[in-house]
Amino acid sequence: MNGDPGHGPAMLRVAHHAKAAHELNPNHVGTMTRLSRGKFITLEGGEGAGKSTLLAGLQQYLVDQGVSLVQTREPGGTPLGEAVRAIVLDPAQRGMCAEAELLLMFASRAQLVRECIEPALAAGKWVLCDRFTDASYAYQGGGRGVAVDRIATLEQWATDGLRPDLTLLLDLPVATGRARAAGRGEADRIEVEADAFFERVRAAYRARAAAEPERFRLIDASLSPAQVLAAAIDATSHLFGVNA
Ligand code: T5A
Repeated sequence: MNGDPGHGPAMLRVAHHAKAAHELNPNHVGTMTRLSRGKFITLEGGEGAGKSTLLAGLQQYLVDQGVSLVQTREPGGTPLGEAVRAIVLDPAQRGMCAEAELLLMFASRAQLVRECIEPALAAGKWVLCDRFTDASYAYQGGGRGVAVDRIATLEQWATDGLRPDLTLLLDLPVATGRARAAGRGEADRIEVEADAFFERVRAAYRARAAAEPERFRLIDASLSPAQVLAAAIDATSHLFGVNA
């Protein structure tokens, strides 16, 4: 979604449903409202998998369900994170080592968790995030070969081990995703990597989904946008009725 105006320079608050919080919250008692923690949904996938396309449809669906929603992205989502994003995607930074890349991703993430995600969840809002820690395991772990235990250590420190309630993994053959992404103009620093890099990224994502089937929903991203959205909506159904 490079250049996508829908992802402005800072966290984007996309929706606040017209209903008052107490209308949506079964824990409301008189003038006292005990806020339920919101749900945290992440979208993952390789280049051109269709995350931005799905985000728009899923956001609309959740708003229609009365969910108060915050949409954000990684790297980015805060002023600091957007500055980091500009650096990590800058083709001029071709000498960036894997360790620096990983630390920059986690710098952006640490800020996003504290400035945006945790406050929103604590306020009962749902958070829809375009990529999160799984991307570091896939790209820096699978793609670059950084040891998984190093990433796990950073995850614990930078995010306090925050994990999504649901992760939608848009799975697509590398060639198909690259062909889609190619239509967008100049490639960023990561998009210019070889096919073998993106094959490792895909394999790492799929391995994580297989290891945590209760959190992940693997979606065939070669389906039409409407079919992908339908699968994503189906995957969110278990999140309602608990804290919605
Ligand atoms: N990164 C990120 C790391 O290395 N480590 C990390 O920890 C993190 C958080 C971020 C980059 O940073 C890396 C990963 C990335 O390289 P990004 O913008 O989040 O960059 O990721 P991109 O993969 O570059 O996002 P894209 O914009 O390429 O892909 P999307 O959003 O998945 O795809 P989208 O929706 O823009 O669609 C691409 C094209 O395909 C079409 C669309 O119309 C569009 O033209 N399309 C479809 N066509 C047919 N059928 C469908 N179902 C379609 N869905 C979309």
